[in-house]
Amino acid sequence: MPQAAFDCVIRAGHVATAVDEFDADIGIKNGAIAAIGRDLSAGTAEIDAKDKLVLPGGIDAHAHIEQLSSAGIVNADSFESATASAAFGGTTTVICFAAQHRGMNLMTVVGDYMALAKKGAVIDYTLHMILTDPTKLTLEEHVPALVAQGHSTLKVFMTYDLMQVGDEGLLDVLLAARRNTALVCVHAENHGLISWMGKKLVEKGYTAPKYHTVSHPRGSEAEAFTRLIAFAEFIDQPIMIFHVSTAEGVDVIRRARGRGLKVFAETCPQYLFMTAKDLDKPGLEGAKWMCSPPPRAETDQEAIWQGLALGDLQVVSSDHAPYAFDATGKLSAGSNPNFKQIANGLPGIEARMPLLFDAMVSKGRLGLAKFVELTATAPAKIYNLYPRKGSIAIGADADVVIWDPKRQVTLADGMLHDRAGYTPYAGRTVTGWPETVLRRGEVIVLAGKLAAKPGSGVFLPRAGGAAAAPRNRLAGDMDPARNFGARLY
Ligand code: DUC
Ligand code: ZN
Ligand code: ZN
Repeated sequence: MPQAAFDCVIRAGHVATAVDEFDADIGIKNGAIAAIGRDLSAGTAEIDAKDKLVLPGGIDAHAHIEQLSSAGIVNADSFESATASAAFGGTTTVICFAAQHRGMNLMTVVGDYMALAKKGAVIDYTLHMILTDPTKLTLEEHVPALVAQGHSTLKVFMTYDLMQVGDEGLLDVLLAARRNTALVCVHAENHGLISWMGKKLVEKGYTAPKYHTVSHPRGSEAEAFTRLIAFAEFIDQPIMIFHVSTAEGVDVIRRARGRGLKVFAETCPQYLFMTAKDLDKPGLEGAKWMCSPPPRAETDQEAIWQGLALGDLQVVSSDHAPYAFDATGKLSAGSNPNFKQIANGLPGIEARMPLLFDAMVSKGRLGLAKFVELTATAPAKIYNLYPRKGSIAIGADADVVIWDPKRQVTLADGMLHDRAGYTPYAGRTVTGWPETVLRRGEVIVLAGKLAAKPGSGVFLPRAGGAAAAPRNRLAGDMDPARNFGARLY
């Protein structure tokens, strides 16, 4: 018998990329897309995609998996459960974190998370390295060694008592990133404002989860963005601003990009589909909706959609950070915690793509191509995974999701596959669902069942790429031609 030209053909679907849509068959060979056309010859396996949408697998560029928090608790998910949940939601690549805490050796930290991912991941993965202890050893020896191994994003916090690096630490990290062509991702909120408000509210007895939203004043975001952008411009270093939540934050980013700065920005479903009012629940229930920054108002949602439409924000990630509503997670400080003692974070790795598909494709906001761009192509490009990941193109990994655009699903606690045990979107009905998921040509989700072994996801080493490359516009004080010859890089 002659050998089939393809290992698998996805036949007669409606294919979409970030720029085009067309009816086509997709031929897959050795895990990659080998042909896109009409009436392709038979594959060893055939998948009928008639009346279905055939889209690139999602890339979730911000997920906390099996991560130790500064309070000493670990997210509810293992790599196995989080990446299985991602796959069920149409995501085939995840960027998660290797989290250094103060006093920890970054090389050891990255090695530990790599081992966990290698053992458990069912989708492909790559890491952001969280730096909370930017010592000389970390910045001058470990960061260069790790960037050379393919870990090319650094993440820092401007708030959280035990995580924030302070202004000087931030400048040190930006400089180290520039030297190594790494992108710097930042959790940017004003630490003093949040810390002061938190203490004031608790002192006066406002301890319920809803006061968490009040303790992160909206202005803390725009202030931190402004300071961060000033520092990044001063060092001439590209940045990614994580989880934008306010209209004022979007404005700051728009102005910076308007001046040509390499400022990238992300938002998350919680800032598009939730508001602060979601935390206003009896007792401690509101803790299930607690994340930082907190969800804001409808006007912020509109401003963020507009930011996405105009390209000021390029990526929508989940910021998946699941904690069960029990003593292992949200209630780890006892049964009567104040909001400052409750872990921040929401499950979202599985709901991200269906929620966005429903809003953007089914309800028509920004459309199919933009959905593909925000959830797959743009993160692939910014994080230098493109063209291997992020599109339907010849030569790309065959990470393909077949969506039923008509299927309606009502989200409910316990129906998703992460281990939080609840979804903040319970009761919401979405139209459109990822039915069949292929990762490097292998069917890993079919008919509601997972068909991938733990550890079958692979590490994706990345250099910094175009997004991380500096503009080479030196600030006067950093430029030896203008600072009396001082060489500071
Ligand atoms: N905020 C973060 O900064 N990280 C994880 C979860 C959250 O809510
Ligand atoms: Zn954050
Ligand atoms: Zn996060």
